[in-house]
Amino acid sequence: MINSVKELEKAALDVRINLLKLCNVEAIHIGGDLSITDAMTVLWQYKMNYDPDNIEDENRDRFVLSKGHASAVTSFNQAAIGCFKAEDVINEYAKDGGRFSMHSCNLVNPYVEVSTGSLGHGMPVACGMAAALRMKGNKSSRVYTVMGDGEQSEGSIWEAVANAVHYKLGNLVALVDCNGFEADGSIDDITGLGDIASKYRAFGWNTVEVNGNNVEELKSCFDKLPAPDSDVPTVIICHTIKGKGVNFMENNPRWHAGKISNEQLEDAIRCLNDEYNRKWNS
Ligand SMILES: Cc1ncc(C[n+]2csc(CCOP(=O)(O)OP(=O)(O)O)c2C)c(N)n1
Repeated sequence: MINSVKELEKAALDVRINLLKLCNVEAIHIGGDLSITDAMTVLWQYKMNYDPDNIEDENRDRFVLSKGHASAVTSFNQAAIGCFKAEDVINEYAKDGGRFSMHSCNLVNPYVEVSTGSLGHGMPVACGMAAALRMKGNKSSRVYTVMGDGEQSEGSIWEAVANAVHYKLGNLVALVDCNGFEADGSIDDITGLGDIASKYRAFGWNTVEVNGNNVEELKSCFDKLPAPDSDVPTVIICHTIKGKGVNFMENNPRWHAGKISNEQLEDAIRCLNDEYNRKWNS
């Protein structure tokens, strides 16, 4: 587990660099990987109770990637905690017989609790897992799920949102990556969901809003989560920037998914290192 904000920011930088290296080899959903990198890094490398050497532990926290196309950012965080090597992700991604692909699959990768990719499914499954933990008398584990803001237009999400309150699932923690864009353009133009936080509040969720690209804010938000045996589910609305950290990708729907050239890779890594060094090494 990493405790210091500086080290967590370095860990997020490493995840971003790995994402870009992979993006130089295969087309990945780079924009939505980069927007949620900080939250995923704090979750996996600071907050979650998950031991790669004991993945069947009944008391582990569970993770369901509802926006399943962000498999790469999940895999690089899992690599950072020792599930496998980051090079394995880069070498095996999208290869026949490989463990890693555009959507996480638990048939080939045991560190994936649930296969996802069809938007709107992960959240209801996470809700069911949280209910099952309650029925088994588990009072210490949480179920975390990460969704997109475009994904909020799936009706199945809102059935789960209502059920989580009805069944008093305080062990369920949902993150929404509010980067303002989906695949082809801005959320406002395509689905127009308005203020997502107020909708969760109206359903009765404990609703927290953070700058989802600020590691310090994220860390303190995770520190303040209600106990897993409490009664009200929590949603963390993460306000983020799609393509965060790479100047030519930020807020540009062209980079929802794609592959980068060697020159773009160099440019992007320089951009990320400069930002980190300006903050911590100047
Ligand atoms: C049910 C379903 N419909 C369509 C898609 C294709 N698709 C993949 S990513 C995406 C956009 C998702 O937008 P958002 O949830 O905002 O994700 P982010 O911008 O964070 O990547 C779409 C439509 C899908 N995976 N599943």
